[in-house]
Amino acid sequence: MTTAETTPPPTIRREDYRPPAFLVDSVELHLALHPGATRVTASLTMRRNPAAAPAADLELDGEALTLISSALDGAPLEPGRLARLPGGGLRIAGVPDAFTLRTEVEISPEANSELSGLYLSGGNYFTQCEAEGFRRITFFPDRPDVMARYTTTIEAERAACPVLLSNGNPDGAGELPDGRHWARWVDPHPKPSYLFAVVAGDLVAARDSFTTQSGRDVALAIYVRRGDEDACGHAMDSLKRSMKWDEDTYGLEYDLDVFNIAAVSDFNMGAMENKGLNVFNTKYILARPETATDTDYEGIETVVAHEYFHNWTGNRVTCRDWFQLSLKEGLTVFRDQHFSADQGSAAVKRLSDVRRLRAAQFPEDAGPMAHPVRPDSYVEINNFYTATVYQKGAEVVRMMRALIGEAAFRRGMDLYIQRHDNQAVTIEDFAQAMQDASGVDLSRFRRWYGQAGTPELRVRDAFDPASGRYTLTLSQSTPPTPGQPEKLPVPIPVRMGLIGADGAELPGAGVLLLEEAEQDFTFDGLASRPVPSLLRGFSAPVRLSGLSLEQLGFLAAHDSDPFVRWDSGQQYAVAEMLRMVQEFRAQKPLALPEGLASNISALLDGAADDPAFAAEALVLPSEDFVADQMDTADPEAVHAVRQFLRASLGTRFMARFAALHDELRDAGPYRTDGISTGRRALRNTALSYIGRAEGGDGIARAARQFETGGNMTDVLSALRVLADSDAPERETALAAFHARWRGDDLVLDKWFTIQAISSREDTLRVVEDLLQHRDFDLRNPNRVRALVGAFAAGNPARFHTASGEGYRFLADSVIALDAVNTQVAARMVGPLAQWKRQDAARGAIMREELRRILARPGLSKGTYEKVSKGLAA
Ligand code: B3K
Ligand code: ZN
Repeated sequence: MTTAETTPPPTIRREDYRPPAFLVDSVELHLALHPGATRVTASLTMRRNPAAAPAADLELDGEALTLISSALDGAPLEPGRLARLPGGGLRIAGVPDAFTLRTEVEISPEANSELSGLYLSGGNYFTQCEAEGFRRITFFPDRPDVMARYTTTIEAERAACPVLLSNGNPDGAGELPDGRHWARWVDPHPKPSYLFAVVAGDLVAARDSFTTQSGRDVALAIYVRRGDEDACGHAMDSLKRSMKWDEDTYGLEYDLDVFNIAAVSDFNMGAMENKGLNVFNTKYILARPETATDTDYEGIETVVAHEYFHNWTGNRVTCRDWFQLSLKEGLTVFRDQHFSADQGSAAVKRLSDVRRLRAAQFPEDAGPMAHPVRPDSYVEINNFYTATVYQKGAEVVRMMRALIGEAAFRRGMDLYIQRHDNQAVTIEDFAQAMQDASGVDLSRFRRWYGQAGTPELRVRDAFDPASGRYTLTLSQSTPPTPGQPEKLPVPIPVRMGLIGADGAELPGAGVLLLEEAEQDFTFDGLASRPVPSLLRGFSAPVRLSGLSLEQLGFLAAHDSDPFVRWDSGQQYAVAEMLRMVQEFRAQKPLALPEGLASNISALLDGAADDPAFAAEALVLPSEDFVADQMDTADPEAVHAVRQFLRASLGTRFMARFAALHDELRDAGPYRTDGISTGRRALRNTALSYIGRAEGGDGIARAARQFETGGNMTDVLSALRVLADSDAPERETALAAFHARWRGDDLVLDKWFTIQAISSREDTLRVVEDLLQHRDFDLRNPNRVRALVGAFAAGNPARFHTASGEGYRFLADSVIALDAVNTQVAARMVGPLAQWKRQDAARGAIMREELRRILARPGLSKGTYEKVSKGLAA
C-alpha cells in the first residue's frame, strides 16, 4: 500500500485493459477466525480464458498475506515454481489449461487499521472488499471481470462469535472441538471478488420478512450490537419499501432466500452492497428520534435503498473494470434518488440533490482532480469513488431518460439486464442498450461520459414586438480540465417554459436540445416579451448564466417549476452577495439589499403552504457556493457578508421568524413524513435567523429548545445556535450534551462536528484541543470525518484563516492518518488541493503544506495521487 520514496506508483490506464488470462469458475473458502492470526484456505477451480492472450504463468493478486502452503491439483507446489510479485501477489510458473489451486494464508484482522480486507471492530469481524480488499484475504485474480460461484465456511469460537455470516444462502452449521463452531454459506450467483463478505461476532438481529412478486419468501435480518435492536425499524422499513419499489418500477425481484445487513461502527464509507450480506456504517442503520436527526433518517432511507438496488445494478450486472465504476454507481444513485423522490416531495428532494451536486461535484469538476464520469486513468482506484462518478453519473442517466422518454428508458433497462445478466460490462454496453431500446442515436450524448468539466450554458434573448417573435439564443462551452484542454459541445436538454408579465405560463413549454456550441430557438405569436424559465427540474448538470437580477427575482416569485423558483432565488442572493463582497473589500458599509429582503418576505408569506420548500429557499447560499462563483475566493469577505445578511434578515423579520418558531412546535409523537420534517426544518431555520438577530431572544429560545426538545433534530439545531455564540449557555449545553451521550458513538460524532463548524473565531483552537480529547480516535473514520473532515470541508472561514494554521492542521492530520488508514487520509486531502481558488498568499501556504505531505517517506499511493495531482494543477 505504501510507495517507495523515489519511484512514483504506477498509473493504470483504461486503454490498457486486457481480458484476464485465467478465469475462476468456483471458489471454496475456509476461514478459521482468530484475532491475530486467521487462516484462510482457498480452493480455486480455474481455467484459461479462451478470449485472452495466452500466458505461461498464473499471476494472482495478494497484499499483506503470509503464504502457509499451496497445492496444484492436489500436489504441493515446489518453492521453485512460486514467486512473490512486488505488491505482495503470487506468480505460479507453468500451469495447465484447467486446474484446482489450493492456497493457505495467514492474515491478522486485529492489525488491520486500513479497514480493507478482514478486520476487527469492537471485537467482531467484518470485511470490506471493494475495490481491492479481497486480495488482503486470499490470493486471487482480484478484478471485477472474474466472476465465480463461492462457497464459504467460517469457523470461530462460539462464545465470542455466535453469529457467522457470508454471502448467499445458509447451507449448514455445526459444532467443533474447543468451543468452536462453523457455518457454511453458498452463493448460487456468480460474482466478482469485490462483493465477497464475511461477518462474525456477537451480534443480534432485528428480523422481518418480505414476499416477492413471484411469491418467494425472503428472510430479512439486520445484525447490530446488543442493545441496538430497537433502533433498526426505519432501516428495515426502508428496505422493504425498496424491495417493493424495484419490483413495481423495474420488475426486478430479489434472488436469494435471505437478505442480511450487518452494521459496523468502524467503516471507511457509508455502506457496501455485498451479495446477500450488505455491510453498513451504523450511521446509516441506527435511528431513534432522540438520537437521529431528520437528515439521518433521510440518509438511512437513501443508503439502504441504494445498496439494495445494487443487487441488480452492480451485482447481477457488474463492471468490466474500475473505469466503468459509474456503470453501477451513477445508475444506482439515479435509482435511489428516484425512489426517494417517490416516497415524499419530489420537488424538495430534487433541490437537495442539486444542492449537493453543486457543493461537491462542481468544485471537483473545476479542480485538480477533475475527471470524466468514466475516468481514463488512476493511480489508486479508491480515489475515484467521487461526486463525479456518483452524482454526475446519476445526472447523465437522468438526462438520457429525458432524451429517450420514460417508456423507452424502462425498455432499455429491461434489455440491459436481459443482455448482460451475470456479466461484467462497460458503460458503452449500457448506452447501447438504451439506444437499441429507444431507437434514439446516443452517439453524441456519450461525450458526457468521456469529457470532464461542468458545461457553462449562457442565454441571450430578443423580442420583436412587430412579429411577436421571441428568440432564445443558447450557447455552451466547457472549461479545460487537467489532461483535456479542448472540449466539444455536449447535448444539453433544457427543459423550459415562458412566463408572461402577469406571471402566467405561456404556450411553448418543452425541452430544447442544445447540441451545438450555439443555437437559436424561436417562439411565435407572443404579445409581449416573456421571461424564460430554463433548466426546469435542473434538466442538465450545467452552470446557467445570462439572466438579469430582475428576471431572477421575477422567476423566484412566479415560476410554476419549484426548482427554478428555488434556484432563481438562490442565484439572486448570490448576485447580491457577490456585489456586497466587493463593497466589503472596499471597506464600504454593508446594507441589506431591499430586493433580497422582499424575496425573503414573500417566502415567509407562503411558508405555511409548503414548509419544506420554504425551509430550503430561506437558507442563504452557502459560503462555499458563493466563493465558487468568484475568480479568486475571499473566504473572510464571503463569511462577513453572509453573517451580516443572516443578522439583518433575522433582525428585520424577527417577529415573523419568532411566530414560525412558536407555531411549528411538534405536537404529538415524532414522525418522519415529509410534512413533519418540513415543519421542523422551517422552524429550525427560523431559530437560526433569530439566533443571529440583534436584540433577539435567540439564545434563550435555543437554550429552552435544547433542554426540552423531544428529538435530535430540534436539540441539535438549538445546540448549533448556542455553539455559534459567546453566551455562557454554550459551555453548559455542550457539557450537558457530552455527559448525556458519551456512550453513543453516533451522537458523540455530532458533538464533535458542531464545534468544528462553529463560526466562532477560536474554532481552530477548539478543534486542536478536541483532537486530544479522550473520545477522539484516529482509527475511527466516522470520528475523523466528524472532526477533521467537518472542519476542513465545512468551515471555510476558519479553515482558510489567513495565518495558514488551518492548512497546517489539515496537513498534520493527513500525515498522521496516512499511517493508520490510507483511504481516509487520501479523502481528507481535497480542501488543500483547491489552492488555485485562493489568493496568492493562501495558495502559497497550501502548496507548501501539500509539499510537506509529499515529502513524507512511505506515503500511501492514494495520498500520493491526491497530493501530487493537487500540486500539479
Ligand atoms: N460500492 C460501495 C463503495 C465502495 C467504496 C470503496 N472505496 C458503496 C456504494 O456505492 O454503494
Ligand atoms: Zn453504490
